[in-house]
Amino acid sequence: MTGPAALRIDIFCAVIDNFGDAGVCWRLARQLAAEHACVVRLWLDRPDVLAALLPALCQSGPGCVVEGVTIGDWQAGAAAEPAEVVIEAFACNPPDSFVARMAARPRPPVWINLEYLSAEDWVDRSHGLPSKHPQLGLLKHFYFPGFTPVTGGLLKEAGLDAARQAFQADNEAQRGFWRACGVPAPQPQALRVSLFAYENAALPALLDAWAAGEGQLYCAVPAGRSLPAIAGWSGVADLQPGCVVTRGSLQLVVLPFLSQPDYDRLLWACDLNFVRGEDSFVRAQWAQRPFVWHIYQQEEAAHLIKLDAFLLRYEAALAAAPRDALRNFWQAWEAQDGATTARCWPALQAELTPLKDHAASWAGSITKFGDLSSKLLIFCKDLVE
Ligand code: TRH
Repeated sequence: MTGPAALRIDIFCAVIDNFGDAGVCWRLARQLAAEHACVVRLWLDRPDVLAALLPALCQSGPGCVVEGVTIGDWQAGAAAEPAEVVIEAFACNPPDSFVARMAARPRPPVWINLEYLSAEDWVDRSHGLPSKHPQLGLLKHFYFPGFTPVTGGLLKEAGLDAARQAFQADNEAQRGFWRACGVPAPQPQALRVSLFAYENAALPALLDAWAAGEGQLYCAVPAGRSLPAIAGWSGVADLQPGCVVTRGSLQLVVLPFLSQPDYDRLLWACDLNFVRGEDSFVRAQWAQRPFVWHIYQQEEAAHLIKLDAFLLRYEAALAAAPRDALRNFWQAWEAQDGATTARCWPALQAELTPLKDHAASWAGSITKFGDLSSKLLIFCKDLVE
């Protein structure tokens, strides 16, 4: 007897900038293949961006299969015969030739537009809505990730919590992690902070505050857009992975840009994580540690509404002191106001213990709404049948 045929899925991803578009699409593709036995093809216009966080792709190049997912470039996708489900990430518009082939099929594929993550209320009302292609009549459904039961959920792998707990309970594994990153491990008494952000004019003032602080602070920075400012601040011009800068109470180490699983380990190993964009923002929540979000800037300051919508949900169950400490610091960091960021730091540091407890209960509460890949498949299967 044979089981039901595996669902075939095409995912199209166009990289706008940075790593989030490729990072989210790869995470979804991998999970659909690994946990749901789907036959997945991921078509990217910039496979080189994915290769930065998926070292196996560097070795094989596009056109290969990594962790059960066929990874191809945009041109190969344009020539492919459409699968039963087609997911375009972030309204990227699959190639016209491909869409024409979708329309020509006796039974057109289920077409999903996987949207950006937002905690705003309108997402609840927009999730799952269809829109008709003006010429071809094909239906495309909007699929919104989110923080409520009526949205599409958040990407979270089945074994993630168990892996995190094992790592956080294992000091030797953590020492091994720092070793593999090519940097000295933090001293046991140091506050461990990871820093992943866009250029932020408040960074030098924050580094000054950390250097002048009473307790030791260990800051791990994966190679990227913060390094020029750190180089300017420290006077160490050629900052490379493996470099260590010590100023007062601050020990700052530069890490290589990590694979996605190692980036999770970094978040798990730290007491506080500075994250940005969309995917690292979600991973910081699964790490169950306090975090600071450098939101991606949008036109007409739309990101400020998005930031506030998340803060309102996140802080709802917090007592006044940690809530104010968190909100004030996030807003100062977002505004890139160095003096205020530095002034808000001691209050945030003082509230890290209640914020850590809160991070755990928050992660538990949003986990209950279901993970994105499982919810997406239920959504698609309803449309296929
Ligand atoms: O890189 P980001 O800023 O990406 C995005 C894009 O800019 C996108 O256009 C925008 O719309 C979106 O932000 C909001 O931030 P993000 O989303 O956190 O993606 C970073 C990815 O890189 C994520 O998958 C984690 C991964 N990563 C690693 O794998 N290794 C690392 O060392 C680091 C620092 C990150």
